Amino acid sequence: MKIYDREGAPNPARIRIVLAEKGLEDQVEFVSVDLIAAGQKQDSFLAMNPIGKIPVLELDDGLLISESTAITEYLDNLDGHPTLTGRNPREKAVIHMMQRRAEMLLLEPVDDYFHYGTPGLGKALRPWRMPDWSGAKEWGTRRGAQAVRGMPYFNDLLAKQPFLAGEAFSMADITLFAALAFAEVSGLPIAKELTALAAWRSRVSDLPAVKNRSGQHLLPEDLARLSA
Ligand SMILES: N[C@@H](CCC(=O)N[C@@H](CS)C(=O)NCC(=O)O)C(=O)O
Repeated sequence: MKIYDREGAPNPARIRIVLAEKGLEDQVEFVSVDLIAAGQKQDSFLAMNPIGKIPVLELDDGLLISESTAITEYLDNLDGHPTLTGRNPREKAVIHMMQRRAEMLLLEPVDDYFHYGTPGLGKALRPWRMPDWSGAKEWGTRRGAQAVRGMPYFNDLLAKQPFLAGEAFSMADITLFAALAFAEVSGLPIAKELTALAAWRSRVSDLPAVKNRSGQHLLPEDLARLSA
């Protein structure tokens, strides 16, 4: 298997955590995509994923799977013992619902904040984003505020149960974890009063599959290129 990704980036980090949790890391070849040079928007990449985003999983028979949830489903079910995406209809439904909430209430607004409210990944990407860049910063800033407003929901839930979908660590927790790391590096840390959310994050970051895989968002070399 090959995974097209970029070390440190938040959605790729989701899959690296899944690979570690499922003991699959040594079966994968990572192919690094240069996001700052807009490698993900070039024709050769768009032929693999028309949405122009990483990660993308390529199986040995050539099948290409994009979207972190779809890749997670595949990897989690490979051994016939899914642990991250649910073992029965009820678990599957709750995990999918909660992971989508983590995307919609946090990961997606943070992504918009990062790309529009801050310098994001730099100028090379602009032609693929908004046709008219005026107003982008204001919209991105509003999306950042939405992300901050989304955090208390998860705090309140995690004050009552150990993980997002209930008693067990799942794909929903991985999405929320990546979203919080992305929020923090983008300048949207967890507010002090959200103690249950902070405690959950600290507990999850200590899980063996998660430790050191949270993603610092950009590799030091990428940060240096952006500030050059
Ligand atoms: N819905 C996608 C989101 C993927 C995504 O946003 N990937 C980011 C990296 S963290 C990306 O490729 N960004 C570059 C861009 O927006 O051009 C998924 O679940 O995998």
